[in-house]
Amino acid sequence: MSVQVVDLKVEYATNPLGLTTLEPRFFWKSKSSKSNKLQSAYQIQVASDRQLLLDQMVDIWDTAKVNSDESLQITYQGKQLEAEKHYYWRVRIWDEEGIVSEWSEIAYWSMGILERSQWKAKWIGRKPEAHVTKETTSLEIPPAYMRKEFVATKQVKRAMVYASALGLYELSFNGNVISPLFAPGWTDYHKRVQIQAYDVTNVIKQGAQVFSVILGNGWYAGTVGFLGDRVYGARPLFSMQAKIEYTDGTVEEIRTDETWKVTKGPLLYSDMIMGETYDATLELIGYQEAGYDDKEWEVPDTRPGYNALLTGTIEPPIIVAEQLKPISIQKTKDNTYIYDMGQNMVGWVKVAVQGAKGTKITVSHAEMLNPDGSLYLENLRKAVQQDHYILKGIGTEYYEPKFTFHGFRYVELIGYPGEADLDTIIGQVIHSDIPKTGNITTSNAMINQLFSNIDWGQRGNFLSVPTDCPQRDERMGWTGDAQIFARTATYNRDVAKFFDKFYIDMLDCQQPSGAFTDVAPDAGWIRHKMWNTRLNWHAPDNPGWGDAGVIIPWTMYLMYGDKQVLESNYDASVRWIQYLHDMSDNLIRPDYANYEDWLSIGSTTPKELIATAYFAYSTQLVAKIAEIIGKPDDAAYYNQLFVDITKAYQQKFVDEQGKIYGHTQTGYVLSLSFGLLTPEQQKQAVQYLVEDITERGNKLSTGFMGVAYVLPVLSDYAQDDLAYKLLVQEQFPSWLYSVNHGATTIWERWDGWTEHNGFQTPSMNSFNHYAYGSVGEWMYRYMAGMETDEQQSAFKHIHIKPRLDRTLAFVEASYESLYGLIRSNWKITGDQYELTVEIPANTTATVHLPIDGKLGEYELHNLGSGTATFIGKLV
Ligand code: RAM
Repeated sequence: MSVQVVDLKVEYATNPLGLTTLEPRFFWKSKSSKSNKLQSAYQIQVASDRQLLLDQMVDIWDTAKVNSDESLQITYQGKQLEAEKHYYWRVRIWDEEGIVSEWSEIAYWSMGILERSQWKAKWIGRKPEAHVTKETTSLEIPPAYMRKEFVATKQVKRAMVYASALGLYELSFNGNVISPLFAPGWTDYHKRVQIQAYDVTNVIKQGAQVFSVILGNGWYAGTVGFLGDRVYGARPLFSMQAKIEYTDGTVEEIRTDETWKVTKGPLLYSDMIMGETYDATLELIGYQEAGYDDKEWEVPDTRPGYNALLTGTIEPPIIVAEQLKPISIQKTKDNTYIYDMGQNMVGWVKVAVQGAKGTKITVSHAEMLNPDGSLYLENLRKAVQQDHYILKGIGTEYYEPKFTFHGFRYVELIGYPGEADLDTIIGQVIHSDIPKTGNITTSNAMINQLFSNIDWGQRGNFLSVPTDCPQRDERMGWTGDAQIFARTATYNRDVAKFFDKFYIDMLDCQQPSGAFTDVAPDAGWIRHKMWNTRLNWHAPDNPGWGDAGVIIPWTMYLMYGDKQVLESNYDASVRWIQYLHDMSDNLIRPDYANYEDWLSIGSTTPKELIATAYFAYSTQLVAKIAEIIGKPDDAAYYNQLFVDITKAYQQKFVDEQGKIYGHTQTGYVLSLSFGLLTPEQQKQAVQYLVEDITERGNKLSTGFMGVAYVLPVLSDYAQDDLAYKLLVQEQFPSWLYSVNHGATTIWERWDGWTEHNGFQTPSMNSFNHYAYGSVGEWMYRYMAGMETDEQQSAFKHIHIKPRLDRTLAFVEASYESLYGLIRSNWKITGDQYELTVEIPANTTATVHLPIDGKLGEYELHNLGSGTATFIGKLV
């Protein structure tokens, strides 16, 4: 068989459970050992049972043969899907010659709870202890332990569990943890709560069973950023319902209600920002097993319902993705141990310890060391990256925290009984499950380290939402950071589900005025005296921040062909543009409420210029989006508005010599990249930009808003040479400056630490912040030259246009697109280049290569799926 259909996905996931969309989307890949393989038609079959498919008794949806080359984003159009049902599906395709493939393997998905009335479980928590008042901090509200026993009387056909919390929960069934880390994830809990679905058919046994839960405050009731605690609510609550179908057709439901039992346990507190204390002497031995005596436990506090929207989980689960062994250990004069994990990472360490009952050990975490070798804790602000464990004194005890995480490279073990060594701790690297899709290796080891730092910056901060940093009391979903890094993020890792959730977070906190906020989810509530008062400091219309509400959905269209996001986000985008329009003066945006070109170095780009540039950019994107989703009148309107803004922009900000107001790199690159200049002004802008960079000794001066555009603009205007000079610059400020000084992640500031000044101000100095890592976008799109086509997005048609340059002897890059693997490898030997390209079945590519060996001009080669090598001369 020449083509095989593989990797079936629904809503970007393999066999997802508990979906609540009634129109799930299908995806598959075609695999072939032959070149030039294209799909000409497909057939999808959906049935309510696996066997029905095999028996050709398709009862839910049969598309029959559909003439189409689409293998992504195919929307379900069969019978109405029903709550809590499993659906099985398979697909086959016809190739370009009309030869039909075998049927794929059977995949499935399940539907979750679709109507509020179907959510019958109560929300349960622990009644506050006597001393708790509104003034009590959440650290005094310990995690609750809950349990419920029941007996499965008959043989089970299927057992499904649906659960969620206001707070964080860890759910175990018969002693096995079945929930992911930090479930249910972070949303604006006032608007939306995600429900997780679990299939426990394989763990359920006949007889007595136990559900047990640990319930923490999390984002809901614990500390969020620097906003304090109890941002969404006073105490956490848990809700769960299980449906057990027996083989005889009967059904039993277990729901959270007054019959559950609750108590407190060994976790004295566990807070996202403030760390944790676990007293093992208080362990509730055996509570996860049937038959445990919970007579002394309390009756839970129950709430019949909760008003927010309960939806199926969109975000990928948070997982322990990797374990890291420390690379060194140092005993200090105070008898503590300082470990180097060799990598700035996010998560925690698991500690093995033996000692007397009641001994307390402390695990402290930091990103950097002070000159004297001690942990550098100053940049944590109010965050406490410390976990404490009190030993029960029985054998070897293992400890790792539950509802907290830290950003660190160095670990100090304090109060450790006995001698610690390299095997005493192991690092648990956690993040949302965003599998690696992109890779780049070059002949330059420092560039490779930079690439690794970019990826680790993403891994450290993609945790339910794209946070800015993982260590200090912040860790919030800053939208500006997310949009500037979005393209890099999508190449590096599969963030389809992750961004599918995040754009909803942004929608949830769009202001009534139409303004998108600068953090999402909205964490703008404050407790205490201002209880229930919206905290207003999150300025709602920061240019480059709020614009994420348009840019991220657009990026999802480019990389994943996701038109559904464009559609469901469209009204919000329109409101955003209208808001910007209303708040402008003759199409020039004001200079208030603005982070400028955040953390730029040695230059200040005027606020109104950045604001107007982003206004134009978002407007143009909305015009494109309108076109794509079939609204030509809107497209014409926004195209005209874009033209009008550019005219106003030119008049206001560009002088007769083509100098742009402020005369900064960011001003030039935004103007060029967003298409705001006349052809003549473009030439002048490129010249000023090049001059500015060269006058600074081939160095940049951009902050968050300009950084991602510098190298792409240089490459777009035939300045690859200068782009490479910036890339490999090692002098301060540059990407490689931090690499040269041992960085293993991207820093928040170019000058987070310098030889001349040491540490920057501890009041804001993160060493794990991905915004400057947005140079990764240039590495994929230009250096390796793997680019999609706006008209045939998601790499259906691929442009391979590598920027060959003798700065590097070779570049090897790959990207696992939704169609399959794309590869672009080039090397230069003497004056000869060799490019090897691979593209997946059901795609085509145009390869752009230098004409007569001259860089900057290209001739085109067309490539069908498969591999091809091109050899040529470089001048
Ligand atoms: C700080 C962080 C964050 C940035 C805001 C404006 O909180 O650097 O990344 O987006 O400022």
